[in-house]
Amino acid sequence: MTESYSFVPYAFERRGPAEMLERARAFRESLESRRSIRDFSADALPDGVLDECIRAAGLAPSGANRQPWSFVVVTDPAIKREIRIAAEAEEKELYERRISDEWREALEPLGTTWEKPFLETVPAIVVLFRHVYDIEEGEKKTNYYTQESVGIALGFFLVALHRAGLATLTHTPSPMGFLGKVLGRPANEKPYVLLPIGYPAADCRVPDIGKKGLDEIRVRVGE
Ligand code: IYR
Repeated sequence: MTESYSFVPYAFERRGPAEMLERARAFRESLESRRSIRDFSADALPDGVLDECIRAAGLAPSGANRQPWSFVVVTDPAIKREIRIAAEAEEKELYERRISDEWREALEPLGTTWEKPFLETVPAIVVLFRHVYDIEEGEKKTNYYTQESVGIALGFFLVALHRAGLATLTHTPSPMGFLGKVLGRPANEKPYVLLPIGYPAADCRVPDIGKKGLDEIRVRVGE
C-alpha cells in the first residue's frame, strides 16, 4: 500500500463579485491578442522567461498528480536544423501524398505549406513530451489521463508564454516520431506538440480569423 498524503488547509482567496467579474473580463481581454504565428524573428529570449513559463505549465493538474510531461528545450542551431530537416521531410510527404482532400481544403485558407523555416529562425523550440508511463526504481508505473493532463499543461504553457510577451505556434509535424529520436527521449515519452518560441518577425502577418461568440459555444441546459 502507498501511504496517503497529509492534508493541509487550502489558502484560497475569495473575492467579491465585482472584482471577480473584472478579473475574468481583463483575463479574457488579455487573451484576445494571442495568435499562432509562423514568421518569427531571430531575437534571443531574455534569461529566465522560458523557464518561468515551463514552471507555470508544470502547475497544471494531472491524473493522480503524476505530471506526465517533459518540456525539452532546444536552442542549439545544429539540433534546430536537424528538427527542421526531419519535420519538413514528414510534412512534404503529408502535404503531397498523405493528406486527404478534405484536410487539404481545410488548410487552404491558412496558406500553410510543408516548408518550416521558422524551425531554424526561432531562438528556442520546446517539444512537449507525454509520459505514457514512467519507470520508478526499475518498475513500470502507469500514468493516467495522460492526453488530458498534457493538454491542460500545454494550455497553461500557451497562456504563460503570451502573458510573458512571447509568441508561439502549436506545431504538430505529422507524424512526430522523429522527435523522440532526434532529442534522445526514452521509449515511455511520446511527442505531444512542438512549439517554436520567440517574437514575431517585423513583417509577420496572421490570417484575419475570428473566434466563435459566447452564444455559439455556450450551451445552457435545464432552467
Ligand atoms: N502539420 C501540418 C498541417 C497543419 C494541420 C493543421 I489541422 C493546421 O491547423 C495547420 C497545419 C503543418 O504544420 O503545416
